[in-house]
Amino acid sequence: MIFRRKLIAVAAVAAAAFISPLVAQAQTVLKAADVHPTGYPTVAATESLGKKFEAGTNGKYKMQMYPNSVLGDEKTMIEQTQIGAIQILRTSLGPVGAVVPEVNVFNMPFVFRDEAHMRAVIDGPIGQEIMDKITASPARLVALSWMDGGSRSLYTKKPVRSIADLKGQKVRMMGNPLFVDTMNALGGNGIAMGYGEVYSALQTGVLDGAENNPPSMFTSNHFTTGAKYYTQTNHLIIPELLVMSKVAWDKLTPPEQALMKKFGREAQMEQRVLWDKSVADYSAKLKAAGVEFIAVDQKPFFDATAPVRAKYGAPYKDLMARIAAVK
Ligand code: GTR
Repeated sequence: MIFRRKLIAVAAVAAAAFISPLVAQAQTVLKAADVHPTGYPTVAATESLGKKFEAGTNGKYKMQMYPNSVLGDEKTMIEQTQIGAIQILRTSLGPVGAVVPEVNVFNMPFVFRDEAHMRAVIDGPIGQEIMDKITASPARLVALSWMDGGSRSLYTKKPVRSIADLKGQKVRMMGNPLFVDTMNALGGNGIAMGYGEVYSALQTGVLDGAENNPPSMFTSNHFTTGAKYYTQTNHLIIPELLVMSKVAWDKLTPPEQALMKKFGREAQMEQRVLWDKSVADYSAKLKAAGVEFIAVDQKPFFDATAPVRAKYGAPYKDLMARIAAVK
């Protein structure tokens, strides 16, 4: 009996020794990337998707997260994802507009009434349509789901209490001509720049300000450069996007692709809960650090950007009308 047990134990060790290197070899690592640090809602929700996908494929895949822009700025990471060097990317839709122009309808200033409107649109058929356009485009990106980036507002070293105060201020915008046009239409001087360069540009005076949501303004430390006036223009409500490289996608079996989509959608909903909490938390932290939140009348900002919506929205008039009709 003892002998048999021993034999089984020896056999199990031998089997493990034989199998484990094979298992280790067979496990494919999916590189996932984000500009934000560990703990940020987008990073946490993407990691959660990775864990579920690993479990759902019995360990065939494992996700390795590269947060904090370690793989470059979003423009670079988009390119890396297109060629298959990054497999999963969470990015703002902003720079995606430079490679898939059809998504720019979501990138336009004041295209959404508020965040609830944006969520209703991305959760519904229009959100799916825009994802389908990304996937069908020649960009070699497969759209998995949306995430929340809240509303972007201005932060500057000199307070902006009305649109006139913005005149001539050099404000960093994301890399997409639409955003530079938006800032210029507001009277500022829009400067396109990668997220990771903004901190030193603010410090050295290359920039007078930038624009983002409170969690990004805090975690990027931009508020420590003297840009401590946060003017609540809410001029851009841009959804975030989770994409997979088409190169990696094509290697998944159809059931694995279905799992990836399912967990992507779940990540969308998980991130939203984390997001709401983080906007409240980081707004409080910014205020505690001496940032002044300035409430402004948004109407002059809306009116001034009408030419931008007219220019970039011209090919998408019907779509814009459908977005406006979403309750
Ligand atoms: C953040 C967004 C990032 C990145 C960044 C930026 O709000 O989550 O994806 O786009 O803004 O301004 O570059």
